[in-house]
Amino acid sequence: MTEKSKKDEKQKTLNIQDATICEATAQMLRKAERDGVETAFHRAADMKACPIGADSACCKNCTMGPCRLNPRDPYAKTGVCGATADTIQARNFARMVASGAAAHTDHGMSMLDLFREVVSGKIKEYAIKDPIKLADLAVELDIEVEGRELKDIALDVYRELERTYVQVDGEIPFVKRVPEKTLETWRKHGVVPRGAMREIMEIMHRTHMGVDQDYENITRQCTRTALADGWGGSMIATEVSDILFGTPTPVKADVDMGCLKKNEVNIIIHGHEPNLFESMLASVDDPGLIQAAKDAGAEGINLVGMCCSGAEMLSRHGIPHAGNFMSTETVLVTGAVDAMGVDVQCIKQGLAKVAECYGTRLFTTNPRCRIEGVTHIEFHEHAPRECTDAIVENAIVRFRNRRLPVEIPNIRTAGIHGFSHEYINYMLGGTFRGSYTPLNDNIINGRIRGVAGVVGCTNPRVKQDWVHVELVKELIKNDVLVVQTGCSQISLAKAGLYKPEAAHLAGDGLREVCETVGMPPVLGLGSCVDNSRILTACAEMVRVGGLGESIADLPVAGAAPEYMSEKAISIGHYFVASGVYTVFGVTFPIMEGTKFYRHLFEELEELGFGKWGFAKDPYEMARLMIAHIDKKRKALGIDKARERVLMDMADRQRLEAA
Ligand code: BF8
Repeated sequence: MTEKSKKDEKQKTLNIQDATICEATAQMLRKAERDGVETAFHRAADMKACPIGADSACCKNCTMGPCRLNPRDPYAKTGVCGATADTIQARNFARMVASGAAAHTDHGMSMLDLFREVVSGKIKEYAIKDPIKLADLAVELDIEVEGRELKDIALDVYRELERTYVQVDGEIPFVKRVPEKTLETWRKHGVVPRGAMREIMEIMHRTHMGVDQDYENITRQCTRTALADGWGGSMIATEVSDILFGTPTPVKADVDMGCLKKNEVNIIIHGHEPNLFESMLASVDDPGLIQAAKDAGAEGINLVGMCCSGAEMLSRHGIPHAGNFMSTETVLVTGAVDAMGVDVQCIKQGLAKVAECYGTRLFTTNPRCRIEGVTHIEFHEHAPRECTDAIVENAIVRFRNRRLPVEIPNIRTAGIHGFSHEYINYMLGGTFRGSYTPLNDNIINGRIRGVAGVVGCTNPRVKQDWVHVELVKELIKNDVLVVQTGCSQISLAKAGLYKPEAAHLAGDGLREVCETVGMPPVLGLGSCVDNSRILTACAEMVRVGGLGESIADLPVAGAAPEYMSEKAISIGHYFVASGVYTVFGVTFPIMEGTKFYRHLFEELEELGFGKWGFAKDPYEMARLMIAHIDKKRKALGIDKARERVLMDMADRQRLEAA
């Protein structure tokens, strides 16, 4: 036996049944194995996660190390410089927050740049689609609107929002949206963000060798940076994208790989920035390009989304969605994808190899994200169609030259998506009295026990979609209304929970509310930056009244059960900092039992923030979240109301049965 075959033999085989509950992905994994193609699922099976790194027990911030601690005995040693386990973990954690926050805020800044160029008339290919939202936002930011031109209002909005990034001192503009008592807590602890650039710069400085060596002080800067993401960069990305491209309202759309069409030119856009996708939408509607596709023998051009920009377009325009993060390689295994255009974030380098195997034309489009060996067609907002038309033309050529057999899993599920904060307001309160009052009332009377945000990635270290689906089912069964974003939204959509009929899976109280309003028990809010919609909704619940004075008082909880990215850590920390109990799955990148662990999991709550939680098992995760919601109900004195309403319902059911 040669050395190579010995090594091959040692390679762990992937157990597809344990890898995913997504049937389409499983079918494509089987095909990939028949075709001899490797995916991230296979690499994860073959590569054990580094246990030292997983526990954040190492420090490579200088070349006296890298230093390695023993996660089972974290205080037995320090790093060469004397850094303790708590300093090392807090610094590593802070750098994850900085990187995640940088991704969201850089995305938000791109959207704001585009907004400036559009309103100043330098870019004509995009326009303001939601002037009402723009005017509402201006009023919220104390900008005069009466008797003024929309362009002047918009430029003032731009100048005000720009502070979110570049301001060196003071508070970011969206603190105006934060409930007074929550803001008081932030001010008391000195964590109100100044500008995102300053906060991220300061984290990188503080975590440099020999600077901040007090885990509580490092956590404070983590908090300030994460808040600059949630109430800053991410919130701007959401608000400005709505203004430019339209605020989502409920729309029926299909998800899963069955959205691909054998006889059409299939194009996938995967990434995070909606400007690329919006331009592609125009390209695939171009009569000349449609004719070119027909001349190549296709019945038309089929545009499909993936990951977050896909979730955003699903919510905003009802564009079909082929799958979440762990399906981005396997979708290429269908052989049906003629071109895939990617921009930034969550783009696996492994896509290049899989695309090559199946002849899919893969294109990077953003100067921030190039992949070795992949063709780059730069996307310019001043001439966006140059890039997207070129991708379509390449897709048509690939369609004409399709050689390999195409196998598209015959699986697609319809659902209702597009529940923006504004629409929830309207849906519950009606056109003339749009309000969260009915939501608060239903929480107070106990029909709805609380609200949970279930968000985030999929990760090959756990069975794809399974933790998301089981957790959400458990929550709604217990009358917890679930709001979602990102890849988690797609997991549940594939499982059929975005149909209003899924209300039958909810507990009696939640089911009654869903049936009255005609909504599914799970509401999809869009992409990961749209987690800011959840923050806005929480602030509105506090403002409407009856559920306490700060976000920390609300009977709400959050979870990212299959997360994998640093962005997720930043999101988790801004929810914690805002007052929300936030439970993560898969693994938590610090050592249990350390002072830093206790700080994140207990002490932050004692200081008036939320706190972190961790559980791998979805039922345990649900139990923790529900227990927290019940704790908050009790503190608000509304725990008895729920018992009464459930007794009423039981009586009613008994009467109906008699
Ligand atoms: O921002 S949920 S895998 S696609 S990181 Fe990535 Fe995670 Fe998906 Fe979007 Ni969010």
